[in-house]
Amino acid sequence: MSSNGENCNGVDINSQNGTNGTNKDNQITFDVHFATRALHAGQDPSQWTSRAVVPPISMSTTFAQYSPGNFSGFDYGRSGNPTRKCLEEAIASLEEAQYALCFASGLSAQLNVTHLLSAGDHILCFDDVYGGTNRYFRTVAARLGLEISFADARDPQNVLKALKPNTRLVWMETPTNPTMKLVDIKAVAAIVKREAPEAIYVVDNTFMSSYFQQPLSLGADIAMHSLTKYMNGHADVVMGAIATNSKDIYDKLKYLQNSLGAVPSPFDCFLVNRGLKTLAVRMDKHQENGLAVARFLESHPMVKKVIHPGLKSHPQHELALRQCSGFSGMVSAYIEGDGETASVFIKNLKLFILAESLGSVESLIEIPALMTHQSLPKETREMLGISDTLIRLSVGIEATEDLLSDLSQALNIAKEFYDRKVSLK
Ligand code: P1T
Repeated sequence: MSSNGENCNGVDINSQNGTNGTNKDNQITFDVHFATRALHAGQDPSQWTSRAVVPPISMSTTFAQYSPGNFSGFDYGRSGNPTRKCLEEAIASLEEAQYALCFASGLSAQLNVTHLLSAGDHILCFDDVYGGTNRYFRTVAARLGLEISFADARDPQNVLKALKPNTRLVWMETPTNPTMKLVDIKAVAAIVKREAPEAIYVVDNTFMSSYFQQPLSLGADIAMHSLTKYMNGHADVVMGAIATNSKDIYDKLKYLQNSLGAVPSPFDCFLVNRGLKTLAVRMDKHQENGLAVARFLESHPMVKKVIHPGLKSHPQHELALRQCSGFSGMVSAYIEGDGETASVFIKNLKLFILAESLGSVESLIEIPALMTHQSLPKETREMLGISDTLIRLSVGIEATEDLLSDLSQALNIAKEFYDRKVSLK
């Protein structure tokens, strides 16, 4: 399996370059690998008079102007901030994009993109996405006069059938949260470009991070992230981002970023900037542990089915190998028995923490039907396979053996519980 550590795609490390009065005296002029860009893109010390190696947290909400209307590139903290700018440059470089913008959360990135539309426009969304993504489109955007529909995008033909003359946004997530279905990013791009050329095609890249999947290179107009997850990686920031190569989309979203005002704090930008520096090494370890956990669960009698795109048993394994350069630490599985048995299993884990969210260095576990996807209508959850026995693991970077031991002891307790329950019937 390849990893992005070997990719060196000739990306300008200084993309989104040179604006806001930066004076870069050591521009990297040769092609560098992903892990190097994660450390250096947007971080050039010469942009600071102090020549700080680590981008300072620039807390000032306002910036002194040379004369009225004549300023350094920054005038007001909502419109632009030096620490945020470093982060946006880093994200643009990692997504191999010309531009990136950060927002106060993943959902506010979605909100800003949705504001590119007008009443009467149609949004087509994958039917299996993060519960909050679905909730925003279905219960909030729909009240603004936007038309929303959902389709099973595993088959690109379903996307084709669901497009309408007024479709202006196609929103995909791959792999999906939580049932790890994949979208053929390239095939859907071809359909959208041909049949709905006015539509903006977004791929939520949260589950893979920029390290393992590059939606723009496969034809998406926007790669979107909940930076809250792998990109930051330390479960201490809520933030979102978009990356794009379209100047038109960037200009409009930059305007909305300022006009809607859902911007992240400078301190949070500093933290995500720091998180990105270790993205490559973290993702390699998430991948190793995720696959080890998936294989272990697949061999256990208390586990009915494991869903991980890196397993041969995943129905879209071939597509995963084609469009991703590796896999994150996300694993979903159906526990044998009933919802109560799944709860007994989870409650007896010592290392996996029962919590929403994903992508942090600590291992987390949850029951989507009761937690992250509880806002979906029951019939939608049933249709998508989000049952009470479906568990979602975000496998962290602990020692692999410790994670397997933890799962093993908790599954044994769950087995005893379930055997007793069945024998009492
Ligand atoms: O939480 P926020 O930063 O606003 O991001 C929303 C979001 C968008 N896209 C995907 C694929 C996501 O998983 C999320 C957030 N997800 C969780 C909180 C969760 O536990 O699944």
